Order: sequence, then structure tokens, then C-alpha cells
Amino acid sequence: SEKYPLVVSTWPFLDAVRAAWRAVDGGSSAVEAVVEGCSACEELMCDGTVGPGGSPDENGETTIDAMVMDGSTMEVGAVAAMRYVKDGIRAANLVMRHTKHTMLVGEKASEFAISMGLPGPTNLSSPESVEKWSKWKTNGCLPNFRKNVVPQNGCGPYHPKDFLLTAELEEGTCPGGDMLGSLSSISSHVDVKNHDTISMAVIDQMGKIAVGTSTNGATFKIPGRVGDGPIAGSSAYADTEVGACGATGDGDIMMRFLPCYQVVESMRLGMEPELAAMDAISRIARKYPDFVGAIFAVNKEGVHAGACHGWTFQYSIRTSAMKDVEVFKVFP
Ligand code: SD4
Repeated sequence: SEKYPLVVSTWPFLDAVRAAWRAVDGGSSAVEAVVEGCSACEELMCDGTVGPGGSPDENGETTIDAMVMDGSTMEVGAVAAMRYVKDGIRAANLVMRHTKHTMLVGEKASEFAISMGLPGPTNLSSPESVEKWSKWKTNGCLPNFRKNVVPQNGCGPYHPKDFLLTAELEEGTCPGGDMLGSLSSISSHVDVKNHDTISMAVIDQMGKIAVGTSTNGATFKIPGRVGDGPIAGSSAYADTEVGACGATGDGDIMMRFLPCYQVVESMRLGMEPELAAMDAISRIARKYPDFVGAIFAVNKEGVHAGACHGWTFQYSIRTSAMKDVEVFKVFP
């Protein structure tokens, strides 16, 4: 048919889309193509925010969030804050195909992935991530993601403000001193360059739909932080009867709204992809006017659209009507 196969992805991750296209055009299932596409991005370390070598946490470590969803069976596999294994999407796929669970986390996710044959343990740091982190350490470790805290000295440990005020009363000293004033003004500042998850949707030759995501998250996140990447309905969602959605941006905010679930459900009720995408984004923006994020929506007819807030967004598409990947720009 002319409507599918089809591959959509956040950002101009051209080689990832090409890898997924080769798979699906050659007869692979939507799930297989999503895995090939996201895996290509992990290997290329797309933008430094997919695969290893990006987004060091406060301890300097890179961890990985990834998810795959089969929109025909509604099965999901996900890994969250996975350490020492770089193949996020393949690990997620192993969870989906070889367990009855939906998500594994942290070091246990790594152990599972390695036991199922993925390479590891591997150091996920790169010279770039180490340098970024050392600079941050040298410059006083101003946290990106903490609020209402004071560092005990310089780089932490950080304590809740109230905790310290109590300690001050008890001991008659004032730990933290004037850092209290300066730190409280740094809320959850997010660097726009931090945010380039791959979120991909594929419609295969049978018309079946799958989605996948992979990211190393957010720079200087608190160790243990899990973003929207592995959360079905947030970073991506698929239903073969309706269509699919993929998201990118400030996952800490977006995962409070399940925007991709919202998009697919709106399309199920008859909304066009463009309106569904805009509605999902504006629900978030109404509560968080400063949030940065974007989504693409595609229905089962292959009609697609994007919406964004706080930045200009681009998504990539490949269909049989195109000679190569085409990139669409979306403005807030
Ligand atoms: C996260 N959503 O972990 C991811 C980052 C991202 O585009 O999307 N970047 O918050």
C-alpha cells in the first residue's frame, strides 16, 4: 500500500531512520525495525544523548533508559537507569520477548541483559562525558535537578533546607552559609542541548505498529533518576488500531502527563494527528509554561504531524513515496 511501511523518528537522526527503513522495507516486523533503528542511533551515539558516552549523572556515570512497545499485542519491554550495558533498545526487547515483566531497573537490568547475551559490563563513559563532569566538579557542582537544598560543603552531600535549619537550631551553627541563597535560585534548569532522545515509530508492511525509545537521559541527573524514556504512554505509545506517538524533551515534566497515551487516545476518538499533538503539548504547557518538549503523532493511515513547546522541533520520516528520509520542522 502507499500508506505503509513508514518510519518516523524524533530529530534528524537520518541514519537511524535509514536503518529502520532498510529493515521494514526488507520485510521485517515493526518491532524488529524499531530495534534496528534505535540500535543504530545508540551505536552512532546520536547527539551524545543516545547510547553510551553522554549525560553524566552527579557521580559522572552514564546510564540508559530504553523501551519498546508492540502496538499489536500491547506488550512492552523497558530498562531504566541501566548501568554498564550500552545496548538499551536490545535490552528492552529482551525484556519484552523473554520475560513476563515490563521493566527492569539499574544493575539488575544490566545483569539480565548480559545473561541474555548482550555485551558487558562496559564502561559507558566517554572522554567527552568525563570532561563535562570534571568541569562541573571544578566549578562547584551547581545541581541541575535539585531544589530547596543546601550542600553540606561544596559538592554535597545535599540536604533539605529544613533539615539544616533544624540542625542549626540544635547546634547553634549555620552549615551551608550563604550558599543557601544562591542555590535556592537554581530550580531545575535544563540545558536545551541535554535533550535529544530517539523516539521512533514504525508501521510495517502488514500495517502493524511499534514504537521504541532510547536515551541516556539528562546531564547531572541525580543518580537513580529515571526519565520518561522507559515509560509507555509517556515517551512513546503505539496501538495498531489507531496510530503512534513519540516524544522528546524534559522527561521529568512530560512523564507526569503521559502525552503519548493522550495523543493516541485522542486520535482514537477521531482527532487528527496535528490537533492531537498540539492538545497533548498544550496540556503540559498550561501547567509548566517553561517546559521544553515535543512530540510527533502518526495515525494508521500514515498522516503525521508534530507539536513542540520551548524549542524548535524536527522529526524525520521515510515512506516508499520518498527517495530518502525527509525532515519536517515544527515551530512552537
Ligand atoms: C529524558 N526525555 O530523559 C529524555 C531526554 C530527552 O530529548 O528526551 N531528550 O528526560
